[in-house]
Amino acid sequence: MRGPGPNDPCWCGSGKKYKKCHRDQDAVSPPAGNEVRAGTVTPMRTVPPSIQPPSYARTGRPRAAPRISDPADRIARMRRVGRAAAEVLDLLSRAARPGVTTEELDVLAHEACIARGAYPSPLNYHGFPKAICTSVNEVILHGIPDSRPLQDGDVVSLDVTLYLDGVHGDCCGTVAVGKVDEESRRLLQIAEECMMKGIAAVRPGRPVSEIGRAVEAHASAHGYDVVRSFCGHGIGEDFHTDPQILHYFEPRARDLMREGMTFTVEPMITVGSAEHVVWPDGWTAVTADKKRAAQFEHTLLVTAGGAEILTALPGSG
Ligand code: EYF
Ligand code: CO
Repeated sequence: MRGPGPNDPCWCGSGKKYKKCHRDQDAVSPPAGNEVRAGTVTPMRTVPPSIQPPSYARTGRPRAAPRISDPADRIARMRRVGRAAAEVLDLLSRAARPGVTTEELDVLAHEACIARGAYPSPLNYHGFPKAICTSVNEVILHGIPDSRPLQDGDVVSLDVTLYLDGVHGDCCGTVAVGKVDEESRRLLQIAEECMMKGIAAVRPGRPVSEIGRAVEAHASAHGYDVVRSFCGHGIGEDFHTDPQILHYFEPRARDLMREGMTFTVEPMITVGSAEHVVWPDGWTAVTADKKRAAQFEHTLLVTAGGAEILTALPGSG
């Protein structure tokens, strides 16, 4: 693909002219193969007034929500939003084909949320401009949907969160676009297994550090690195709350899991080093070595016997 002209906006989203921003650097090290460059981002879409918005929908700044409901009702609502999020992720996973832009996936997700009576949680969360995060190849997470068409051989993480009946449900999957190389196919397999190993470590009375221990052990046994700078989190009335769920072993993470807790497990796994840099757009986190990353995420409920996966599709496990 031809790069931007000297007076066009830079691909990185800085808002500067290309000639004043990345042109000289690109001349020294041009993008290799299907290395990702930002495309154009369209204006924020609107949500009909009939949809209940979260606290930040207008301002971009989340306010902690009161927790007033009885536990059984809260769990019922978490199950509903989890199921709706899983349906939207499934829809997007099937639509991620060569030639489809991540903007088109965003529109699909935005409409699918509204069709389910839900608000797309990322929209205006801390000012995020879109309904979902789409993270292609070396993008680890928080990629902004834009005009870049997916290419045969890409991998794309689709991070979907819905807000429905006063609670959030969050899930993510990384899918192959067309035919991917063996290294990418294996990355996706091991990353999903890492998430499932973390989920299998969930049990009331155990410290949350057991989740990270299980994820890290599986990744390193297969020669993969785990991203340390981003973690899983409590979720419910608020999109992000305590406890932090690290995906590597940290003995000081002594919070104990308790029955009825809801949180995410969402490891990001890399082929090379897990060190990251953030693009000048302030959102998009990419691997520093430009090698690929994959992420899988579920929202969980801690039960007496372990974990219930709230964002699983019925019949999927
Ligand atoms: C303040 C954001 C804020 N955070 C998390 C906020 O789905 C998510 N996790 O599983 C998720 C999605 C979004 C998100 C969308 C926006 N944010 C991102 C990056 C930087 C930042 O600084
Ligand atoms: Co998510």
